[in-house]
Amino acid sequence: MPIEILQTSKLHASCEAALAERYTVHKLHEQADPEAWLRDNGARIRAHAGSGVKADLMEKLPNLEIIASFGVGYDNIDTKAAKARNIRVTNTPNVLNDAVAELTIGLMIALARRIPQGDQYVRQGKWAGGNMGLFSELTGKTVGILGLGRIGKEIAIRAQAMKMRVVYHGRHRQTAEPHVYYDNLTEMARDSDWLVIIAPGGKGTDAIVNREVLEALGPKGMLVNVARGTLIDEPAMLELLQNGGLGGAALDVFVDEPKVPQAFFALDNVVLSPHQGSATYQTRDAMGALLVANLEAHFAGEPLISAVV
Ligand code: NAP
Ligand code: 8YV
Repeated sequence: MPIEILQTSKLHASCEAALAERYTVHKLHEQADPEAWLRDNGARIRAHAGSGVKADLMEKLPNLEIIASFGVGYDNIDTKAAKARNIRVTNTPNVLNDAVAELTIGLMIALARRIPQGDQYVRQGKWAGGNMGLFSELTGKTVGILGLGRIGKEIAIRAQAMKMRVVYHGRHRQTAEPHVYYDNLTEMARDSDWLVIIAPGGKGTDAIVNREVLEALGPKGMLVNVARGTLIDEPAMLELLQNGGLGGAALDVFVDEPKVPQAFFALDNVVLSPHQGSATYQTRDAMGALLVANLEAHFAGEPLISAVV
């Protein structure tokens, strides 16, 4: 009997090809009437490949055994509901650490030196009217990392190569790490020139970077979010960026992405990025391969490679 699996959105091409080679793949997002399709066929589905599975979809897939998620963050999967139904959940950690860390440093330099704005300055013919101005550099500054995990550690290595001092905040002190630990996020923000957010989304971190933290970072402080939009109080951030209460922000993720509040577009002290942290060919190929390897392990009765549930 072929193993039947479900996709609910388009996946990276090499991942889709590998899935199609091994399984009978159904694409719910291509069905004219997804609800009717689920009613008629849901019971045959043994695996979900992709991201974002809520309890109501699990209910319509009574024989679902595993959710293999494309991405390391799984805040968009109802893991509690999965556990209750004995459904395994896997993600794609580590293979994307370098790509996300590279983009983070890229965003930091872009913001510090206003690289996108400089490009526009030249293209719009403004250079002939005078030089653009002076900005700041990363060298010698302190970067506070919120979430010194797999990706956070790669950011720390690269920040040190930029001659920055690294400090961090998380729920636990990591004794093997040489960097200064803050158990209080506001205090770390007060002592940092840059705050880089790279902790998971979800209930535990909802708006953890609140107005108090943003004000502690202050008028010269620079914020980078490569985690999830939900970690920041977005309206407070916007207001502080507009009135000079916060120095600048480089944002790869947003609360209601791909919708981005229009007010950001008018700000010169902001660099915007469309959730591109892992968006390189080699990393997306590796993420897809890990997703497929988890499914293969599951159906071979072997231990999962990267299980979260
Ligand atoms: P990870 O290895 O699990 O690291 C997460 C870190 O966050 C840990 O150091 C953890 O330390 C800290 N943390 C967790 N909960 C916290 C809380 N409530 N308060 C403070 N710190 C907390 O995760 P990762 O692989 O580095 O990935 C991190 C996140 O990056 C993902 O979950 C995903 O949302 C995001 N991401 C974004 C992109 C993108 O394209 N922009 C790409 C990949 C990943 P403690 O346990 O000590 O608290
Ligand atoms: C996305 C990410 O998952 O891994 C994560 O947590 O945020 C990204 O890698 C990826 O863009 C696929 O949607």
